[in-house]
Amino acid sequence: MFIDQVKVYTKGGDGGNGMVAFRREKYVPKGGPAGGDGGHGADVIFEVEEGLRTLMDFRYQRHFKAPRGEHGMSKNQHGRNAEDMVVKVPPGTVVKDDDTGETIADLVQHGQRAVITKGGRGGRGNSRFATPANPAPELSEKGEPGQERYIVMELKLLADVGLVGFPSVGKSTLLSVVSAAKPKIAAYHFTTIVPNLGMVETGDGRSFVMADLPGLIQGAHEGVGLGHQFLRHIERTRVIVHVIDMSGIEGRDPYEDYLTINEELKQYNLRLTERPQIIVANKMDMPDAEENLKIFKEKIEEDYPIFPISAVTQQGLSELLYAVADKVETTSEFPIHEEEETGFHRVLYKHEEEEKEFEITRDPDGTFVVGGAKIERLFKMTDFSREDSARRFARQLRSYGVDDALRERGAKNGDTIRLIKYEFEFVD
Ligand SMILES: Nc1nc2c(ncn2[C@@H]2O[C@H](COP(=O)(O)OP(=O)(O)OP(=O)(O)O)[C@@H](O)[C@H]2O)c(=O)[nH]1
Ligand SMILES: [Mg+2]
Repeated sequence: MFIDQVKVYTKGGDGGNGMVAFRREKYVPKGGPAGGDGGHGADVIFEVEEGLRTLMDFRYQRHFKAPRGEHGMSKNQHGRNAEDMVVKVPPGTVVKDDDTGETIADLVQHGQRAVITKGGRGGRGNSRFATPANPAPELSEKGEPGQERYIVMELKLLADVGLVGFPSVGKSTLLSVVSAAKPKIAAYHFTTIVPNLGMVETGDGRSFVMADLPGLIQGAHEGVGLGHQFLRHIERTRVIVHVIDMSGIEGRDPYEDYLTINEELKQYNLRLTERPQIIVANKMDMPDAEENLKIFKEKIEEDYPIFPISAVTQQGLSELLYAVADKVETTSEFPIHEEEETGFHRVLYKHEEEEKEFEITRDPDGTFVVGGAKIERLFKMTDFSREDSARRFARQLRSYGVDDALRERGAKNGDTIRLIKYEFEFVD
């Protein structure tokens, strides 16, 4: 399988900080709280752009950091939400979390979107914390940090060109001599059981992706043989290269073969027959091939170009490749609607990790280490320069059961507790 792969860092924007402010009114020495909330941080969103073909751009830009939300302001003004960061990716991009290997998104259709990393919510301003007991709190939250992660993007190359034909006509042999692909080649039918892809480069520096498909036989569209399940792979190909065994060595008539395969393509009904076809008359090194080709040309009604070649002796290949490259260039893509036409559709995975409340471990020096995504986030959202905020943090730890859990693990008055880089004293 031909795969382009790249590892990228993405981070959602942090939420804006909430504000501590108070109303200043005439004749009121100290007004009520008036600190606004921070705005949302931006999400990093991937969107499919039909025109893109490779992940090349991501080799140069490997960091995607979405902007943060605006901070809250006085007079209860909400900070502005940041605008999401939309990154264009080619169709066929699969996005996985680098740590867990989990699939985050499978992006197929033009315009399809997936949130890759979420922005943080804005911190609340002090207006939101007013209570009858504390009508003027000096307390606000900092913005929630945006989610961050390393992802692996994989692009399953979609074939520009599909090789179709009966079994053993030499499709795999042809692919093997025009690309670096190493498909299995043998004299028995159905040697190829899964499609092989190869990058073909022409003498003048152009390139396209060619797929070698399992052989088709009569009834393939109804599931006879192996070919039909792989016809799906040529849904997106722009050019069909129809390979015909012109030697007739297996006792079939080349023209009958040609009609049979075209009928199968038509029956499969993915508008496959609307694609331009190029005919390859293969095995021209064999004795009867010239004569058969002459008869074939007399019978054929369509004016598809015909290229006599021998994949084995590598005759006639460069003319063929130039013609294929020309056709790929001048043929636009065939947009398809997978759900409607084939009943096939891909699943979009959403990644929502179960969050543990917290975790307590112990360092060799006896320090208690408190960790866990939820607690760490809470910590980052606390403005420790304000006493009200610090007190709220302590209350929240207690409500999560952190104090009890520490006590259970033997923590005593004066013991050191560490959270991220910061150390506290345990006060019982
Ligand atoms: N004489 C001659 N034999 C060829 C030529 N191309 C392929 N062959 C032979 O034909 C046989 C089948 O070749 P493959 O390339 O495996 O054929 P295929 O079309 O991929 O067959 P399936 O995968 O079974 O559908 C092998 O024995 C090849 O060596 C050619 O140009 N001349
Ligand atoms: Mg093959």
